[in-house]
Amino acid sequence: MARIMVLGGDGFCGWPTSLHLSRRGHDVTIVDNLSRRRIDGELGIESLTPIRPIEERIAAWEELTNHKIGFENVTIGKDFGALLALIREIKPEVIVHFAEQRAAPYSMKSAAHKRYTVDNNLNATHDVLAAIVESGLDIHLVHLGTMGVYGYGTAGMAIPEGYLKIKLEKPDGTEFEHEILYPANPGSIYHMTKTQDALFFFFYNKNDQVRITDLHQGIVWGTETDETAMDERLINRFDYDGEYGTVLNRFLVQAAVGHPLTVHGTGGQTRAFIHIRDTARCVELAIDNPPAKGERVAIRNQMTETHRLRDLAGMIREMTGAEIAMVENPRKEDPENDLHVDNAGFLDLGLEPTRLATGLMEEIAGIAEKYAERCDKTKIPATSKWRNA
Ligand code: USQ
Repeated sequence: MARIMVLGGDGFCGWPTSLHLSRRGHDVTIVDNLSRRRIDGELGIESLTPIRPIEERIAAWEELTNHKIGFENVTIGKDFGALLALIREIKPEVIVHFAEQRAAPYSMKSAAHKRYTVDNNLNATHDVLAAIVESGLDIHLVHLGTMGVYGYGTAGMAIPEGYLKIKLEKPDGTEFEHEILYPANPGSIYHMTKTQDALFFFFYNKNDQVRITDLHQGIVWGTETDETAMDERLINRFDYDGEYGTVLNRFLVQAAVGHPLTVHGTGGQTRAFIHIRDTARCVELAIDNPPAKGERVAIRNQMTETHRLRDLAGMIREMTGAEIAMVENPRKEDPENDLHVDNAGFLDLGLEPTRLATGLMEEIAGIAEKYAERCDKTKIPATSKWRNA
């Protein structure tokens, strides 16, 4: 079993992943500056689910399972000394890095939010890499990236797992084969930071042989994992607001509170999805299958199915009778796209996906309807615009 630091372990993906790894017997320390809770305050919103303070969550976990999880409040990307000291003290075999501002609309809200997202995300990733090298330890870094690094249009071909095979013609007419990082095509400042993370990984892997796995994850839906469902004090956060709420979870809450489903534009956008339970499982599989020393950055597509947004809205209308509202798209994105993704890597390692078709009803009844009275409907509209009016 490994010593694992989970950076950003208080967040939507970080918390359930920390519990999952702890339950498997790993020695987990969460490092988090609680910035996501601070941003809730800034935006005047709260998770639909009643999340507890980190200390209470961790104490409840120990009471229920006898597993201890450590917690350190450090701002990754600002306090390099504290991060390095912690790495030297804990000597982790694995660092899981979720410590980035993850909402595209929040990142596009204003110049200040763009600057915060760039400053936070790029410095966080770079500080982690520099600290790993400075520590002299052989640490496997597992980073949560995004499907959005690729853009979403593929002209029919499946997006490969990170690397694209290309053929070039030499001056003498013979062909030369090469593999390059799939061309970056970010659709927001947030997504752009993840494309730049990939270059940090490329360099530190080449120069210092840091072992790195970059996980390009789709849109997460669902709330609970087996671990967070053990006790209400462990409950995971659920965002439904216009900045942090992601599309499917927003639709579920909208259906539960009688708000029309807010489909942006024509709803012809196709996106990749994954259940939160599978997020935690994929991180575990990535930890169990690290790249060897000297091997290039391992890139895995962490998604299980693709859907067109208007089809998703239609599916929820069928299940709940909700109305659909086609609203003006606040974002700048292709109104229609096809999306095919190669995700053989995790399936080959044994991932058994939670399917939308079977999991959606459980989510509607178990979370969206149960906590519907906590929803502030004034926070539903997406007000962050990609372009000035
Ligand atoms: N959308 C709607 N109605 C809504 C909200 C969103 O139609 O009420 C549309 C958006 O215009 C967009 C799509 O749904 O076309 C996805 O939006 P989203 O907010 O669910 O997801 P996104 O902004 O792409 O970001 C989320 C996570 C991010 C992660 C990314 C994975 O917040 O951290 O990296 O999903 S991916 O989308 O595959 O790049």
